[in-house]
Amino acid sequence: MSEALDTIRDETEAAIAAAADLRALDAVRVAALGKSGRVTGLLKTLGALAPEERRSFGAAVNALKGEVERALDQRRTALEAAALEARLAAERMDVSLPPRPFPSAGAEAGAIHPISRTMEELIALFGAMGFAVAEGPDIEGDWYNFTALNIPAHHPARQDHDTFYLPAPKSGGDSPRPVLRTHTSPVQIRTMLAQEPPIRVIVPGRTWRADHDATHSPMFHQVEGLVIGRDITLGHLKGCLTDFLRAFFGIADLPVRFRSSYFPFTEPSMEVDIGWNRKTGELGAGGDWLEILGSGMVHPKVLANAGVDPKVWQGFAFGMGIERITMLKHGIPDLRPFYEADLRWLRHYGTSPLSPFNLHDAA
Ligand code: 2NL
Repeated sequence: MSEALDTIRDETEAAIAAAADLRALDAVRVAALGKSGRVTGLLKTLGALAPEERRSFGAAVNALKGEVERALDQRRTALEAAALEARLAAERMDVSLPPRPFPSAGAEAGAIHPISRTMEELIALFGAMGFAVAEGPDIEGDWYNFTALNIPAHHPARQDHDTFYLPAPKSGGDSPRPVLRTHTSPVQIRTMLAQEPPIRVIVPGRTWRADHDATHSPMFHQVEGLVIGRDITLGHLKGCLTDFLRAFFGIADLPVRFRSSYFPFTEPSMEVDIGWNRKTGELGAGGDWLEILGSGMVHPKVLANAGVDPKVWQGFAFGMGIERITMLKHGIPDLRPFYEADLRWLRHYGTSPLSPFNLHDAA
């Protein structure tokens, strides 16, 4: 009898160990402990035994039953853990993968407008040089838009700007009428008034001039930059703008020329030109020069107007048109479609929202 017990124990434990999955293990359980299982069969024989024998053999069969149950439990736990591991491995996903574009979206797929794209690029490129982004209101006071910038009342520059004037507030007395900002410079004035130098900001934004023809829109976009420090020089201006222009247009040896000019808010002032070929329109060392932006050392009067002591601080500023640099970079021939919401144009010149600008690809 004890030989039969040992055989059943050995064979059942071997079968438990060999069970490859939970279904196979359950078959082993049924074969041992089920209604017609081998261990159950032994228990059924107890009634026919003499009392003495029944006690000792009964204890041995019950001990075997307990052993088999524990072995089944252990194996079940191990198989369940293995099944979970296998599922985790099979269903693993890489959350760092970029999203798939929706091929089915087709004509419905959106695109980033080239103006937004250029602003993104400006913020990334100047951001890498330590510039923060500043913003301000479209409706400005006369002082912020003109006077603080050393553009005196009745100066012809105010007419040059073809300013949109708004109605004076009813209680405004004889104070100047508000204007739609003609450049983003008032934001730099506000930045200097609001924070202590050193300052390093760019100001991309919407600007307004009463001017409308094939190459001018009454609403357009500018980016200006301002750097103020104790020892900021023309050398910093030249290095910063040269690096920017070469990175933005993606031409490592793009020729850059600084040409003396005049703005009321900078002294000295410089126009910045880049190399191109006027016959092919291609940017680079083509033998011709193309004016691309204005720049200069911030005029001491402008610093003083904005609460910055010109005996302690100095710096440079620059400004350029966002439409213009976008058209040059992408060979867009006409300004007008920028504002026409023509989906065919946007699909052609827009970029995918799933491919944001990154400095690594640009380098
Ligand atoms: C251009 C020229 C320029 C600035 C903008 C500036 C701003 C402050 C002080 C001094 Cl607060 N300057 N801005 C300086 C030089 C040129 O823009 O042709 N823009 C399209």
